Amino acid sequence: MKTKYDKYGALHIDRSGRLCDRNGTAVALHGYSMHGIAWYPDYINRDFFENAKENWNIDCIRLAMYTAEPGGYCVVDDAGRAGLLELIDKGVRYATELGLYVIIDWHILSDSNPLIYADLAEDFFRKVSSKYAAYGNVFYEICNEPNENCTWEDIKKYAERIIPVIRANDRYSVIIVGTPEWSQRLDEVAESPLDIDGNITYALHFYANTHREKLRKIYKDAIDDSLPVFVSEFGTCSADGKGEHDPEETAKWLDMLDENKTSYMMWNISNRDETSASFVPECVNYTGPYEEKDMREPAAWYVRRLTGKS
Ligand code: IDC
Repeated sequence: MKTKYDKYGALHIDRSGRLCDRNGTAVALHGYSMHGIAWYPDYINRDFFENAKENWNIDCIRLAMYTAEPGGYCVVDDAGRAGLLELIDKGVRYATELGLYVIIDWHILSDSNPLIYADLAEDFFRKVSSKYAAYGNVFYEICNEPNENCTWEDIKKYAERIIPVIRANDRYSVIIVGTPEWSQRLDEVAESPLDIDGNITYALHFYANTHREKLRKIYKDAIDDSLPVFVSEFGTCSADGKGEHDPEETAKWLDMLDENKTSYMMWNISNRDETSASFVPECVNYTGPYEEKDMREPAAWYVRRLTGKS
């Protein structure tokens, strides 16, 4: 099956904030975020990626690598870090072989301010950007969700340190920058966007059973301001990844994102016992294909939507 990557190739952010191909055609990517790769490495296999592409119509996979949670990049030893880099390498390789886009996500969460582990981040992004510089399908997400005591000024300081490290190796890839308050405050970004690089986009994350009109207004204002926006994570449930699946509110979000050609990735590929997980706990199939009974309703709903069956 021909993929968006086969068709559009390397993408960039244009002057009006849209993700575009080299001819200026706006392109929106739709995909799934893996759960923490340290916890669910079994899904990083070629068959899984191929099934997601063929049966779910997914054109992008996000490789979420926690930094501070147990098993995270900044809290394990050198051997652990080598193992995580190896997993990322597999993920990037399978995505590339299959013509998928892939996001390397520095998944900060309990380490609420990316400046905390900026030294390790710098070293990590130097390594991955030198490896994947020539690929054209790789996105770098430099800080998943800054939160609590982290200001937009802190994030800017961090981004101004990490982006040049990536650019020294890779001049063209799109870089996704997290935003304050768990990647929601595009309004703060719009007041003072980064001015060191044109090829960046800003993360907006929503969980439809928690974040509704108020956040959609922030999104719409950002789009009207031509701020580049990329939904690198969303859920159909509550912000803790649990709670009720809310298809009506999620559809409002996705319709709006579709209208504006904004990309989105759903959270999460795993069989963890939580609403946002793609598979029920009893499903220990790590390659697919999957049947309806393997899938939780949010994932089944999303796949129906992506494949035009809803
Ligand atoms: C959640 C996972 C859950 C895990 C928890 C802490 O779903 O299994 O125990 O993290 O590591 C986010 C974060 C994402 C969260 C998710 C749901 O980016 O890491 O995953 N969420 O809480 N932002 C908003 C929601």
